[in-house]
Amino acid sequence: MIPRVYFVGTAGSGKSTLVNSFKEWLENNSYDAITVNLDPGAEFLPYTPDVDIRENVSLESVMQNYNLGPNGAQIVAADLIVQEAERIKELIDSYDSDYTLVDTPGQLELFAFRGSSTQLMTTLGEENNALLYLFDSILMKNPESYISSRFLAMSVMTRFYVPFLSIISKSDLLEPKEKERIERWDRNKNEILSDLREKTAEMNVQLSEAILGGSESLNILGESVFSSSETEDGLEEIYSFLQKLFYGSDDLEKR
Ligand SMILES: Nc1nc2c(ncn2[C@@H]2O[C@H](COP(=O)(O)OP(=O)(O)OP(=O)(O)O)[C@@H](O)[C@H]2O)c(=O)[nH]1
Ligand SMILES: [Mg+2]
Repeated sequence: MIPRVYFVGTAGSGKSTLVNSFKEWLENNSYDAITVNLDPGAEFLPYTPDVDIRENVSLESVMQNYNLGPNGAQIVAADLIVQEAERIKELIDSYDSDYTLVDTPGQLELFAFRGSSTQLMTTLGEENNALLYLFDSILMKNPESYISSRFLAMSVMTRFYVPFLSIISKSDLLEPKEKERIERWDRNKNEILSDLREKTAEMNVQLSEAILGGSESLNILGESVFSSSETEDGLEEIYSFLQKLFYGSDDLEKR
């Protein structure tokens, strides 16, 4: 079964751009990949998807047919996509490539917290899946939003039992000092708790400690890869993670 790599993250975290730049990176290194768009509301995509959910379910038509606004329509669309799952699977399976890169909708909570996406993933195939979770670097710069972002990622993880890589996207937008600070926070939760203590009430610090403690003791989120679709930083590390996971080696030789 060809590996399927799901790109998941908050709205605007850079999922679609990374799908495009990672596909290009793979192709420049003699691998091939197909792209799948699962966002029925995508207006612009930086790549031309090989499989595109908008051909079956478009947000525009759901809004019109069900008389809904964009958020309600996203929920209905997510359920309609499940009905198309078998067809999408057939289309994906008709390609022979090294990787299938799957772009997911911007409304993370729709993909992460509704049963429709786990159902969809099950139909597309339960084996050979990986999830790349994009943390928007802008949200990782200050201690409060760093904690909320980690918490959100952990709650997403409770829904998907698949190998997971934490990615801090758009790393070109971080100053070297900001990047070092995030690395320091990632390494040791006491570092972030002491930075947080300077800014917020003790009760919030204690809650954050409990959240981070769970993440640390279970090593849920692992180490983060900093990536940039602008500079291609981190793309080789993403590739190494996937290659080891699916093909048992991280060298650049074709399987
Ligand atoms: N500087 C910089 N900008 C980026 C990078 N990746 C994405 N962007 C920009 O961030 C914005 C959002 O990128 P998208 O790829 O559309 O993000 P997304 O997660 O697919 O967004 P939704 O699907 O709407 O949730 C766009 O303006 C991109 O050009 C990056 O690595 N560096
Ligand atoms: Mg997108």
